[in-house]
Amino acid sequence: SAIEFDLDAPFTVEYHDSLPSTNARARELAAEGETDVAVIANEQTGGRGRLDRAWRSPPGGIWLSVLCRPDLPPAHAPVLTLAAAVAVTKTAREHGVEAGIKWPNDVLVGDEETKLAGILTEMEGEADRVSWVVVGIGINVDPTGLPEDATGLCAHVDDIDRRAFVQGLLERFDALRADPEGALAAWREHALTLGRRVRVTTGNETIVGTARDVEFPGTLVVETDDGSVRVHAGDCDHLRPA
Ligand code: BT5
Repeated sequence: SAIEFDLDAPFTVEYHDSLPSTNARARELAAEGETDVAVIANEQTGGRGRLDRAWRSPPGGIWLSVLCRPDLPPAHAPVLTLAAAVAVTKTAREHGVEAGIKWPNDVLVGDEETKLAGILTEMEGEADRVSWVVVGIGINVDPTGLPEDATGLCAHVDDIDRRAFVQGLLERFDALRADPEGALAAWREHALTLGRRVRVTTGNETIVGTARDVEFPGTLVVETDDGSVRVHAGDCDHLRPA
């Protein structure tokens, strides 16, 4: 079931049948001084989500990490996560899957808002400039055996050409990473979260309110009873209208 990734992509592609984690491999390449590499695996045996959560990565999925060295301060790197979410969403739509984005980085499908894809961005750098960024993108293809609130491309369309999907995804990500303001505007356009009642959990507090906007580089503005709160990172739940 391995696929050839003979891509005409703006990144050097390194393909593996199986890896513990494409993010871990991309970090190794970063330590070796590489850049603009896309690491792709057919299967991950130790895939990771945010906060070291496990990410189920069975064979046949799209498990991908992009290593790059953008001219950005670390504080602005979240815009690359938004860019990746936009790239996944646009590519999914082009392939007939009506996806949308939940802040900050989940790509969801349908009224049940099941999770099609997640993104994990890691980086290293100085105060004024990142040394490297690894943007890890996991896209479910076959939904069999995934958590109940997950979905896969094959649940929505009959045939998925993973090579074409990855090609489109990398081209879009390449264009968006060079245009942070455009990425932010496109994120707003594809967002499911804006205008919704949300519960956002950050390290030490929970905020409930209405999501009003996303500001550069990816800050969520939540209108609460007491005024506006700006959230830089956290877990977000969409609440059903009361
Ligand atoms: C994410 O974390 O959504 C980021 C996932 C990033 C995965 C990619 S795959 C390529 C690269 N290499 C890696 O090792 N990682 C990246 P988070 O928002 O924390 O969501 C994690 C939670 O989603 C878990 O705690 C589970 O509840 C759930 N989950 C696990 N596997 C899933 C899957 N395949 N599909 C949907 N949900 C899943």
